[in-house]
Amino acid sequence: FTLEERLARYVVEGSKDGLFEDLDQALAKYSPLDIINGPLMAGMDEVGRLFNDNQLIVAEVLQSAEVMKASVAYLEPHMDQVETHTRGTIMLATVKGDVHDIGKNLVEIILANNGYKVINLGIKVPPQQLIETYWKEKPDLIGLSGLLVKSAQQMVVTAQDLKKANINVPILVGGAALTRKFTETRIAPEYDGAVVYAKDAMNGLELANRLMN
Ligand code: B1M
Repeated sequence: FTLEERLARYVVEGSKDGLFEDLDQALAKYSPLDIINGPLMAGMDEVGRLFNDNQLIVAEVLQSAEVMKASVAYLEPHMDQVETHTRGTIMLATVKGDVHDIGKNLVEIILANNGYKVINLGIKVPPQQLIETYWKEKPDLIGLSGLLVKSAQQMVVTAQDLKKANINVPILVGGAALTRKFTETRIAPEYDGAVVYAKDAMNGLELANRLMN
């Protein structure tokens, strides 16, 4: 197997045997984000496919998630850090009913490394908790993540609840079940501020920077 194939296989097999040595090798060739978005994501996509085909059970997918998280933690110190004045504060959450947090945590790392103060509320966050934290911390942006189809609908409800609470700072949304079209046609009309869709964590940073200017 090539290095790239081995990296994807650690994720698919949920095994860390040799992982860190191979990550070191990969770091000599690629940037940390290219390793995550390339071979590690390819492994995760394969896990999603096998899970969908009932060839993997939840416990196995959890082990794959562990490998992904351990890899991201290992790569994080190698990521570019921008020394800058604080660009702004963002409150991040995976929406109510959804436990997927690897993507959200990647967004946290990238924003934090690029001058943002991040308030990460974790997973399964109900609108009321977002509202309470908003009024306590007054973040400049709200970031919502969701991977389930029902999470896209939950984002619509969340936007409605935030609007009712008189909140109108920009909302950044992302996650596998969402699209730009759904964001623009279904979520944005329910909210008074901007609602923008990020296709990945880097795009989330670009959009956050644009929204802060
Ligand atoms: Co789940 N799961 N899962 N799962 N899981 C999916 C999402 C699924 C597509 C798999 C499948 O069937 N093919 C499917 C959803 C189907 C649907 O709704 N249409 C699914 C299902 C069904 C479920 C359960 C219901 C299974 C069950 O219990 N029967 C259950 C749900 C529980 C719940 O939430 N209530 C469940 C549970 C789990 C685990 C706990 C086992 C585990 C999560 C562990 C964890 O996160 N701590 C898990 C995993 C790992 C996956 C897959 C395989 C991988 C997700 C992942 O971490 N990807 C996933 C299949 C897939 O996506 N291919 C699947 C890597 C991560 C870096 O990518 O999060 O997409 P992602 O983030 C990307 C972008 O989306 C974007 O940036 C990142 C890249 O840079 N992004 C943002 C994300 N959030 C953003 C926010 C932003 C900006 C960008 O700004 C705020």
